[in-house]
This record gives sequence, structure tokens and C-alpha cells, in this order.
Amino acid sequence: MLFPISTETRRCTSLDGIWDFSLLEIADSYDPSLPLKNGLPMPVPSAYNDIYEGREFRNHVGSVVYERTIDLPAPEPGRCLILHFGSVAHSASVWWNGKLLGSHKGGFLPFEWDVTGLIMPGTNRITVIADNIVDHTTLPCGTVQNRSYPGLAPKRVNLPNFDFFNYSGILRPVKLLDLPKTRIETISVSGTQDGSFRYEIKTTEECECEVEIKEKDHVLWKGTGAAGNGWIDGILPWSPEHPALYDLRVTLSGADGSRDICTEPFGFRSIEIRDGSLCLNGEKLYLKGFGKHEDTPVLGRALSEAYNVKDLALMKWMGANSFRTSHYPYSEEMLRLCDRMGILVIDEAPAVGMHTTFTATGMRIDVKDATWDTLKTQEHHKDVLKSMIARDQNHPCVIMWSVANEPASEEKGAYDYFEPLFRLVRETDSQRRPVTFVTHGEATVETCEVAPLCDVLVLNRYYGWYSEEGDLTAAKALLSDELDRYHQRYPDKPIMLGEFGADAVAGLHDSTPQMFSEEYQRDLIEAYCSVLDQKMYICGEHVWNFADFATAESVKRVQGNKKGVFTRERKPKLAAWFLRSRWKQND
Ligand code: BDP
Repeated sequence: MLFPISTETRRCTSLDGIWDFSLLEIADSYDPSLPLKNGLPMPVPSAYNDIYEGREFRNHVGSVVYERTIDLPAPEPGRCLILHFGSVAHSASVWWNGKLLGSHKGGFLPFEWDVTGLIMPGTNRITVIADNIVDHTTLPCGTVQNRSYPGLAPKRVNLPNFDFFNYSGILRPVKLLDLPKTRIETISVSGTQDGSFRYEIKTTEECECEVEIKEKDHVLWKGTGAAGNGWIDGILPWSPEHPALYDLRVTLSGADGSRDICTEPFGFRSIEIRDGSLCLNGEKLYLKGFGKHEDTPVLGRALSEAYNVKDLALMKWMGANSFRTSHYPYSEEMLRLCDRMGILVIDEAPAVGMHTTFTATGMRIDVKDATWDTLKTQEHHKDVLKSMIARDQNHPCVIMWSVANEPASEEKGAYDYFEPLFRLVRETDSQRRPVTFVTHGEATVETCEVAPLCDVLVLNRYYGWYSEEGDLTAAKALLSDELDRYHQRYPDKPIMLGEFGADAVAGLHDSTPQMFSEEYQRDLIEAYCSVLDQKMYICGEHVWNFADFATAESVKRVQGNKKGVFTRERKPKLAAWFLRSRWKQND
């Protein structure tokens, strides 16, 4: 699937704006063949949860309906109309003029349907039923419970088994694409820093393809054919310092005289593990940055181009060079921005909460069975990995794939669950980027079944926060010892911290730093960095988290997770100034 955009031969119409909306008690009772009555105005894209007041709105469990109309002419001969969704959390069924187009599972990747045959000249109605249930078959994972309280009707609750608010609805743009019937379907393109490149184009039918590689208006290379490779002298490699982008421009000519033109930006860069180091363009790379969330006031998890640019600008301001798309694939708009601004990305699948006997926030999980006997996610997990790689493979900013965050890798069965997934990623990505997953503290060097499958070991550690509370001396000793033991066991694998940090409520201060103060957060991060600086095998530090973010309510959360070094409004805490001076030093 290509990024939906207008070209000389393609017309892309935004369907964003105000849709009609209603919470649904029971999805089956809704009849999409009839127009929605008394809908509320709802902005698209946005998570619906924070738009109207009231817990029944914010904590709604189950289905909601969105509807809008669009006036269209009859499709022109030789053209197709495609309805495209950037993402709908967590599943969606879509109707065009009351006719079911299909259903899609998974809240963080795009999907689309051909609606050409259903278009009526005049007014057309689009209906979306979205559902936000997370359970043992979905990614991310959650638990559905029926609870009863004296004198009250039974209540269905949905416990997300992950530490971010279950923002729901149409989270990314909706577009109507007017495309040639005979057209380019996919383009895969990559280059390395020595100037060599290869590409592969899939078309709806066998066609003549002309290919150009361009630097702005300047044509550097020309060729024909649906697949090819070559070499260009004097290119500028893509890197955070010089995020040089080139265009692969494809012109398709069909036997019937039809034409399609698409341009795919790409970069020339290599990423590999060499002699135990992570290397970008042949040089040792050290990742400085964050775990993040797509999370902003009012919009929730929906696309915000303004916050995306702001966040990357703040990262540059700090001297950071990277982030992980914890804990799901972010919008493609964000990846395009990272390509352009030179920010490296660890691209993570939405596989989080894969632990049936443990949760980070201490939420009650009633399942006591072993994780890998309980979860029924493996086939879906394969599908989302394929679809994430298909969407993101051309982005030079993407330097590593993360298959999951903090699964029960210490439980029996983890290797059998993950081995096919790692294999699939390696077979699917033509660039063969490093593959990893992110471990939690309970998966030790002795017990973790999945570490042997990783190219880079990414550890999340919270000594001095969830254990050894307030004791940074003990935290440093434990961290140092554990890192060394991992290194001794896996000397060829670079190691990075994928998460470390402490909650700090902005404005809480201490002269003898206590937990939750800005000083303690800064001191903990500084303490961890001092340990990392002693280890030559460390290839990166990602602080948890870039900014404060919304979570489910629990005694461990103060209006959300406060581990951000920025507040949710992107104001710096003390830790941000510490990291800025550390990361700017070697810039
Ligand atoms: C880690 C999780 C992350 C949480 C973090 C925390 O990967 O999602 O938000 O803990 O507790 O275990 O702040």
C-alpha cells in the first residue's frame, strides 16, 4: 500500500473533519443501512474519549458509530475509487451507502477498500463501526471482565494490560483516492551509503515501467522494468546529521494507454551489527533518545502534525537522535517527518501486554494460566508484522524492528511463540534491518527465552523506582551487574536500555531528592547514564518517557504516567536540561 497522496495521475481527497458520532451499547442492534439519527459532532481524526465530558464517554467499552456523507460525481471510465483509513482503534467495520465493505482488525495500521462500484452520483454515506475491546486475541492485549456489585446490573469492564490509556476511534486521516484502474500498487526501494540501490514495483497488471532516481529536479539515473538495481556516484548518505532524501519516480504505461505516476522518497544508508556494535553507514552508532507515545491533550492518540513536528524539534534541541515507537506503529506521517528531519526510529509492533500474570500498573488480572497457553495472538501478530513492514520498509529513518514490548519472555513457550515471528521479519524485510524485542526486569539473563533471537538486546530497567525505591546507589550496582552478565552471555550482541526513568510531577521539588520530585527523576537518569558510560558494549540509551502521557486510573498513576522529561504540554522538567547538556556535548 502506497502512502495516500495526490500525484499527476492520482487525486487524494481528505475526508477528515466533523463526522456524526454515537456511542453504541450493543453493536449488533445498529442498522447501517439507515442514516444515523441524533449523532454528536465528532472530529476526525481524534480519539473520541476526551472530546465530551463524563466517564461513560471517556471509559466507554465496546462499539461506536461514525457517519458522514460526501457528494461525488460518477467515477470516470478507467478510474477506481479507494476508501483509505490511516488507522481505527482497535477494529472497524465499514459500510458505503449501507453496503458492508469489510472489517479490519488492529488499531495502528492502514487499510482500504475499492468502492468504485458503489458510488452514486450525488450524495454518498460512509458508516464506520469501531470497537475498542482488547482481549487475549488482540494486539495490544487486555482482559474483558464482567463485574457485579450489590444492587447494580452486571458491568462489563475492559482492562488494558498495558500502561497507556486505551484511546479509541478514528485516530488517523481518512482519504478517498481517485486512481487509474491500471496502476502501481507497491514500491519497495532502498539504497546503501556506497550509492548502490535496488527497487521493485508491483502493478495491478503487467505494464511498462519507467523509473528515474532524482535529487530534487535533477535526474541522476534512468531505467525501465518492474525491478532493478544500480549504482550512483557521489550521493550523500542519509544520516541524522544529513538526512538526504532522493526520489524514485515511477511512470507506468498500460497497454490501453493509461498512465500512473508515483514518487517514493528514500535514502542511501546501511544499518548493521558489526563486531558487536550497531553501525550506521559503517560507523558505530549510539542511540540517544526516548520511548514515546502518540499522546496529546484533547486528541488523545490521534495524529497531530503540530505535536509531531514539535516533538522532533524538541529532540533536536536536546541532541537526541532517535526514539522507539513504543508500543505500536506510529502514523506514517511521523515516519516521513523523521526521514526528513533525521531522527532514527525503532519501529515497534503493537504487541504489548503479552503477560497474563503481570501488569506494570498493578491492575488486577484474573488469569493465572501461563501466558503462552492463554494468548491466541500468533497469527494476528504475523499479520501486523507483515503489514507494518509493508508500510514502513522504504523509510530510511527505520533502523530496527521491535517485535514486542515486555512479553513474558521468561515463561515456557516464549521461544516457540517468537521464533517464527523473528524469522518472518528477517524474511520479509529486504533491507535485513536488525530485529529485536524489548525485555522487562523479570526476564533475566538466565530465564529469557527470546534474547538469543535478537540482533540487539534492548532492556527496560527500573531499579531505583519499582524496586530499591529511592536508593540510587543500589540501583547503579544492580544495573551494572545485570548489564555485565548479559554481555558475558551474549558478547556479540550490542545492548541498549530501551526504558529507564522515574515519575516526576512537574513542580515538585526537593533538596534531598525524593521519589516523584523533578530532582529525583534527574538524579536517577544521571545515575543510569554514569553506569552506561562505563560499558563499551552499550549502543544506546532511551529514557522513558519523552512526555507525560495518559493511562488508565490506578493508585500508581497521578493523572497519568509522569515519567516524561517533558510535561504532556511539552514543558521541560529538570531532567530535560540534564539530558540536553549530556547529549549536546558530543553533537
Ligand atoms: C514499562 C512499560 C511501559 C510503562 C513503564 C512504566 O514498557 O509501557 O509505561 O513500564 O511503568 O514496563 O512507566
